[in-house]
Amino acid sequence: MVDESKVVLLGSGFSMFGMRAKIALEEKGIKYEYIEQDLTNKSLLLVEMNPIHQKIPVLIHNGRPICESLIIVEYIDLVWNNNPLFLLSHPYQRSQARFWANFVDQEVYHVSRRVWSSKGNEQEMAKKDFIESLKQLENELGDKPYFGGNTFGFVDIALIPFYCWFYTYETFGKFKVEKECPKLITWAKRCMQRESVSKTLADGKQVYESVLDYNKLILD
Ligand SMILES: N[C@@H](CCC(=O)N[C@@H](CS)C(=O)NCC(=O)O)C(=O)O
Repeated sequence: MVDESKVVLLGSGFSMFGMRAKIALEEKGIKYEYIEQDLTNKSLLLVEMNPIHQKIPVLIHNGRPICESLIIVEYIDLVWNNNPLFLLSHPYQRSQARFWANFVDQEVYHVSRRVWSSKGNEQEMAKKDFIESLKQLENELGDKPYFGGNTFGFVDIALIPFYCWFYTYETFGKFKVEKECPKLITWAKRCMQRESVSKTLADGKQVYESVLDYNKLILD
């Protein structure tokens, strides 16, 4: 049972999807209770709140669950619609923000996993694809401070949690994102100046240690 008067977030470890929801809540200044989930032994609460996917994050508001990180971020923006909004009101700008956030999920996420979970040729290919996807994002960012322009918004929230995983990708893949995409790193450092981001993102080395442990568990 959850207290219906509370906003509750179910999250886990170093999940970039969970971090998106946290950043959105922090940006809007919403008080919430965070409940850490053990994904190797799923709680009844998680299974009840997300019966279809049984994945985190789940936001519980007025006792009802909202699942999928980008949907959660959009929900938070709609319910706590104090300015600045994450999604700009112009239909074209909205469509572009959704396109690039979807690109992060469809391209960046999948290929980034392959950088640390594969070896040899497959890893080389993953590295190439990963850098290519970051370059496409960097190109979209251009000289703007944030993806949507002057204000921190939807695409920034979708992408910035990956920044604390960069050390992992770089260490496994033996490359430096900064060398390939310097403007993207400048953008990430700008985002890190926001309290919502700096207090949410995990330490890169801790993320790396957890991936090493996970890989050992899978490969041993
Ligand atoms: N598309 C989902 C992805 C969520 C996701 O993959 N969550 C992972 C943690 S990073 C999870 O809960 N995994 C548990 C499982 O697959 O059983 C979102 O954006 O929220």
